[in-house]
Amino acid sequence: MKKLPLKLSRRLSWLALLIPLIAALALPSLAQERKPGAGPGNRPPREQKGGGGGGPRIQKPRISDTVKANIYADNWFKMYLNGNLVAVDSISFIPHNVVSVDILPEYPLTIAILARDNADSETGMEYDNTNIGDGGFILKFGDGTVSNATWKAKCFSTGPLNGDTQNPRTMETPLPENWFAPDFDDRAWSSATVHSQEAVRPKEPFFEYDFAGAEWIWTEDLALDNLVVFRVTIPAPPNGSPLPPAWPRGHIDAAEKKVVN
Ligand SMILES: [Ca+2]
Ligand SMILES: [Ca+2]
Repeated sequence: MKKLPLKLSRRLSWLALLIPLIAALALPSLAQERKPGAGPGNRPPREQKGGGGGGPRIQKPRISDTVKANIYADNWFKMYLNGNLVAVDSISFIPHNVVSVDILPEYPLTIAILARDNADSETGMEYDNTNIGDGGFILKFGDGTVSNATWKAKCFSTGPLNGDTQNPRTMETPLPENWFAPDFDDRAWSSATVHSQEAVRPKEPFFEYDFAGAEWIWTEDLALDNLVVFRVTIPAPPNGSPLPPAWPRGHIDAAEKKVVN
């Protein structure tokens, strides 16, 4: 075999040493560029002050920013906060239950409740038209919001008219469109009537939750008014907590199943 000239042989030896060295230095940076999220257009999220997920530098609410909502309806309710459906009683009429959920209030906060007593829509009576049942509603939020006489209440279904159980009839009023919207005009509505706990006679679950300071409300007629809408607008947390920041909430219209923000 023909020998290479000594100079060329030495250069090749140097190259043989240098090539692995260059490769060793270059490969880690190549590998790093392939890491997901490490490219210039997709930087890793920075440390966030808010909750996890989503983009960087945006303060987001944590679960500790929510408040507990305790609600008891005789017999059923659904609740809108600022026009968004946020809670539906999971049990239609019986047994009586407390709905206790986490909510993220924003102020001013318009609460709109549709409450139903257990009543046949044609007779206004319950239990196979053998009984006139009565209603009742109470609510307390962890920020001090409570149901009381400052709320508005309006009946949209009443019966049996005049308490006549022999010839039971009801009177229905169509619900106005957007009765749950913050800008719905309820100025002509009456104030809610406060009823005693003895009159409502809540069942066992009520006593297991915090309703201190809240009052039982309905229209004047606890027995015959069977479909009642309550509305109130709370300007700021009643317990004096600071107004929550204007953080991203990702509002969802639960009734329509579409994003509305
Ligand atoms: Ca009733
Ligand atoms: Ca009832």
